[in-house]
This record gives sequence, structure tokens and C-alpha cells, in this order.
Amino acid sequence: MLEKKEATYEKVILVGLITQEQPEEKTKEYMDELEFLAYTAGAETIGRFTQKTDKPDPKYFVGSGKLSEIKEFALKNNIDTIIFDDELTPSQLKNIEKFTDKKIIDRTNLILDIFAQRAQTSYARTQVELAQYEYLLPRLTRMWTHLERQRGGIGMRGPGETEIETDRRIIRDRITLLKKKLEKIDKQMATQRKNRGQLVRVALVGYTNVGKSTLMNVLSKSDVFAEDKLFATLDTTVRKVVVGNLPFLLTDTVGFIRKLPTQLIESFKSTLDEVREADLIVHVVDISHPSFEDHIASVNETLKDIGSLDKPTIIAFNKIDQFKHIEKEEDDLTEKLQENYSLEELQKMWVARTEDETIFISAQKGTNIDELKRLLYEEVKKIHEVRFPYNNFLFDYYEFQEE
Ligand SMILES: Nc1nc2c(ncn2[C@@H]2O[C@H](COP(=O)(O)OP(=O)(O)OP(=O)(O)O)[C@@H](O)[C@H]2O)c(=O)[nH]1
Ligand SMILES: [Mg+2]
Repeated sequence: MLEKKEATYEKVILVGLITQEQPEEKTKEYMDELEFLAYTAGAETIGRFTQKTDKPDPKYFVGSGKLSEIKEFALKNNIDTIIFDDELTPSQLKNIEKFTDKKIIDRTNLILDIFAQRAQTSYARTQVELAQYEYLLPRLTRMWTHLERQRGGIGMRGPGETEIETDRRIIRDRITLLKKKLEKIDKQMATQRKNRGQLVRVALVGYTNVGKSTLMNVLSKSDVFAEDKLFATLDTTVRKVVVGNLPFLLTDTVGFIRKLPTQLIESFKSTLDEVREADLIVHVVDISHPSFEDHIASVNETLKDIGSLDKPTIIAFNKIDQFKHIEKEEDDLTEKLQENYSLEELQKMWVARTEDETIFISAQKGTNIDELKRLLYEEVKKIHEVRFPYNNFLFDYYEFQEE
């Protein structure tokens, strides 16, 4: 008889801060995101704790009173893991663990763990492994003992197992090795990209889970993995797409997230090079998400980091089928909330706000995809005209035809 495999969800507690810059409402959204991250990693959230404070406590992140409360809750509910919505310093990590005697995961470690679970190709695995080691090195005393590793589960799926005394040196060597390996692959990838010739390159970028892969599938009629979890895509997919008579290369890339660990940005250099070398960016946004404006800002932040913010961009507001608009009461004197805007109003606002082209679509339902193709055609054509100035006649006689 086949053994029935039950999914075992690790029970966790989430901890976040409410500060001047991060008011209660924001923190709630961030905690929702953290819960989604935890769920993606294989955890079930049992409790959430937040604390109002000016800045994180240098010793325990939250105050010791709050931490006692959390510890008590964990004991009562038989919970072994506590997840913090920020990167903890190595000493905070150590102190909190000592205080609570629980497994402590911070936001960075959680994201690294998801990446480790999701990495498919040896290239992605090498990238994640490097990021994990770099995270690990300054935190070695805490998590590298055999005892710690035996606890297993989220955040413990680190690369390999070694004894603590020699670990630091071994890990440094390993980092050097991985860097060399990546350098070699990066070179190969760069050559590969060069060999793709002069075709115009379009990159789909956006926050995680906004529908990039779904859109990739719609536009290129391919079958890229898409699902309702975070970071479904780690490996870049490139497809040749023809719109009208214009061919171009379309790239689906890893999703961005608020506070994307720097270790990951570094080790995913080649993946991000796809974005860096793109001629045109399609910035996909999930307009049905309450924090979509924050998401846009995070993505732009990362784009800025990799020097790609000033590229020609189309902002594709996706999931309009899921967009909910709550009519504001007429006599309401309070400020209009995000949710009170209609799609039309948002459309007008964004057209006024940005110099980029904007379009509102549903990749899943196929709404406005022809419009998006038309826009892509126009933008790719502009790039074509600059790149092949003597070849323009090709397109002069062309009229866009719906498929
Ligand atoms: N309602 C609705 N859902 C959509 C739409 N487009 C995509 N989705 C869903 O959103 C989820 C995420 O889609 P993906 O295409 O995997 O998103 P992604 O941006 O590639 O995500 P990562 O690779 O994880 O960063 C899936 O469950 C899709 O079915 C849409 O237009 N409307
Ligand atoms: Mg994807």
C-alpha cells in the first residue's frame, strides 16, 4: 500500500514592529505578507505579536516584556519557531534564542529558505547556496552546531553539515568556490545572451506573485510554472515572441519583494542581468493587492539598485478581474481610501502620474491582452528603429492585425 504523505506544517509565531514610519495598518499588511511567506515555506501561523516602539530593541528586537509574553504563548501552544519581520543582527538572534529557547528565523532567513526549496537548476541552487553561506557566516555560532541542525525544518535546510570548530574556514572556502563557479556560469550566460543577437529584449519584472509567469504564458503561448505562492519562479525563462511581424525576446524573471536580502541580489546577478540588459521593461503590478503602490516602490527601488530604472517601461496593472472597489459614502468627510477608487479613476491617476505607458489587464482572463500587444508592438518598434535605422522600410507597410 502506498503511504499517504501528510503535509506537516510547522507551527510558527510572527513578530513585527509598529513604528513612526510603519503605522499599524502598514504593519498589518507586512504581517500578512510575512504569513504568506511563512506559508510558502511550509509553516502555519498560530499567533502574531506586534509592539509599538521608536526603533528595534538592540538586544531583543522587541522589549523583554513582550518577548516573555511571546515565549509564554509559544510554550502554551507548543510552538517551536518564532519568525521576525526584519533582518536580526547576529547578536539579537543569539540573545532571543537564548531567552526563548526556540528556533528563531528572521525575514532574510525565511526568504533564503524559500529560495532554497524552490531552486530547480544547479545554477539557481548555486546562487542560493552562496547567499545562504553569506548569511550564515556572521551567525555561525548560533546555527551551525549539530544540535541546532537536528531541529530541522524551516531555516535549517542549510547547505551541508559540518562541525562548528572548522566551519568558519570551511564556509569561507566554500564561498570562494561558489563565487568562482558562479563567475564561470555568469560568463557563459553573458555569452549566451550575446549570441541571442540583436533582437530586442523585453523583461517582465514585478513584485512576487503579481502574475508575471501567467502573462509570459499568455504572450508566448508557453507553459511556465505559475502558482499562488511566493517566488514560484527562480529561473529565468526566455521566449521568442512575435507580435504582428515584430520578433522580440521576452524574459520572465524572479519576483521582487520588500527588503529583498542583499545576499540574494548579489548572487542572482546573472538573473538580474537579464533585466539590466533589457531594452524594454514590462513592470507587472497586481492592482487587486491593497499594497500595490508599495510594491511598485519596492520594485523601483531594486530597479534603481541595478541601474535599470530609466529604461523604457510599460506598467501593466494586472488582475483587474479581482479588483474590488468600495463606493465611498457621499457624506463621508474622511479621506478617500485606496479601496474607494474605481479602476477608471486609478487609470487616470496613473496616466497623469507617470511618464511610462500604462495598461490595465487580466492575464488570467485574457482581458486587454490585445491592447498590451499593440503597446508592446509600438514600443518594440521604437527600439527597432533606433537599432536598425536602415531597415525601417520593413515596418512602414505594416499594419497591426489582431490575431
Ligand atoms: N485573478 C487573477 N489571478 C491571476 C491573474 N494573473 C495571475 N493570477 C494568479 O496569480 C498567481 C501568481 O501568478 P504567477 O504568474 O505565478 O505570478 P509571478 O509574478 O510569476 O510570481 P513569482 O514567480 O512567484 O514571483 C497565480 O495563482 C495566478 O493564477 C489575473 O489576471 N487575475
Ligand atoms: Mg513567476
